Amino acid sequence: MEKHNTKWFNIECVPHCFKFPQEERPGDAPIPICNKIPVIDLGKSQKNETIKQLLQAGQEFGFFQVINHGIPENVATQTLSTFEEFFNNMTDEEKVHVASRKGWIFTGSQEEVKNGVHLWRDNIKHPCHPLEKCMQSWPDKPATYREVVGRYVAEIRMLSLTILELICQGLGIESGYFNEQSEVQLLSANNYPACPDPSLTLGILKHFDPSLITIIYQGNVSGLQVLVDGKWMCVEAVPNAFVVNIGNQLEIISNGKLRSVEHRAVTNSKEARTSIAIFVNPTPNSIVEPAKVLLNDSNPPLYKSILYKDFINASKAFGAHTDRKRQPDTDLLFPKVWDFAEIKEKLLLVEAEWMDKLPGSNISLRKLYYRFGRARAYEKFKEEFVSEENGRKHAPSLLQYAYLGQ
Ligand SMILES: O=C(O)CCC(=O)C(=O)O
Repeated sequence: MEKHNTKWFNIECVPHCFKFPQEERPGDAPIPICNKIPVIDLGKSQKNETIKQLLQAGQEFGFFQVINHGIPENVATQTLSTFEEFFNNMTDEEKVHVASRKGWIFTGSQEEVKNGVHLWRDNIKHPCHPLEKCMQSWPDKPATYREVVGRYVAEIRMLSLTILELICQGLGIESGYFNEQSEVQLLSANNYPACPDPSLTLGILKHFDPSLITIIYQGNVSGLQVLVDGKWMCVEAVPNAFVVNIGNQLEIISNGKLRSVEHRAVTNSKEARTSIAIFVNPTPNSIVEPAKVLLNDSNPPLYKSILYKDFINASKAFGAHTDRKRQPDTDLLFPKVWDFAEIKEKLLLVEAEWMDKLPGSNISLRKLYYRFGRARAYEKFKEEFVSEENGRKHAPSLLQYAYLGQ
């Protein structure tokens, strides 16, 4: 019998349950490409120059792209095609069935993400390291899935170790520091079907990655957006490039020298987009803390030591990672360098001051922050909170601010 190939996205208008509230929609205004996010050539012989570029990009944007990385182009393109086949050939009925299989998770458009609003995407996630341990639980359709995705994952593992080692050298941390911190790898492939009205929908809500680093392949279709100075900017689809972003854990280990930055995925009306993200994560029992070598009297730790699993629990980073509501225990995550009672009191004053500028009362700092944009909110925040210790200025990091602002 012929399969009835229903697809949730084959519709002419965006159903109500996919429309995000006004303040969260991408809207109609064109989002510019951010040509400031560096495209770093890893094949260059001047390693010091490469390291400098990586650190600068991690500091300024939390994002960079790499080319001449040594991964054959067909490894990435074949993997992308395999995921396209995976998503295209499966009916919605099959998606629900495979979702319940042990070992890997499928969250389709069925998933309610926030206040009843759904993401405009299908997604598959599964562990991908060590390969021999986890491959057995991967999908076996298309027939080449395990072989093609396995080769891709092995290449990305090498690339992630190379990048982490360069970052180690740049920060002045001992070689191999990230070995234990990078023992878990999770693959997450997204398929965003063409959408009748992309201004109303989101592929992924804005979020930080709870990883050490994340490596994304987006083929030739852009849709990844990053907050740069409080404005959404598009990450250009550069041929045969991988997008790398700094996750929360690397921000902590680098004691705030590298930044984890919010990003989101939008849809487009012309064509479907597929992206593959590999999250490089510490093991659950690894201690994540500012690297000791980076600390001294004038560089006190800005973050507490924490077990990775406690960070995940406290930040509700998984499970709720598509839902922006993360309300970690700030005392657990951050050190006493900042007196959070005092900061919260000051935040209330900032909030009161801004409230005057907006119609309507009862507006939270979080709403102000969305209204005014991150950059202005942070500027204001810094004015209030920068303190001088041993002649060095400190401000809570954006990560800390984001948590406080929630
Ligand atoms: O589709 C993309 O480029 C976004 C990937 C991403 O942010 C994620 O999977 O968490």
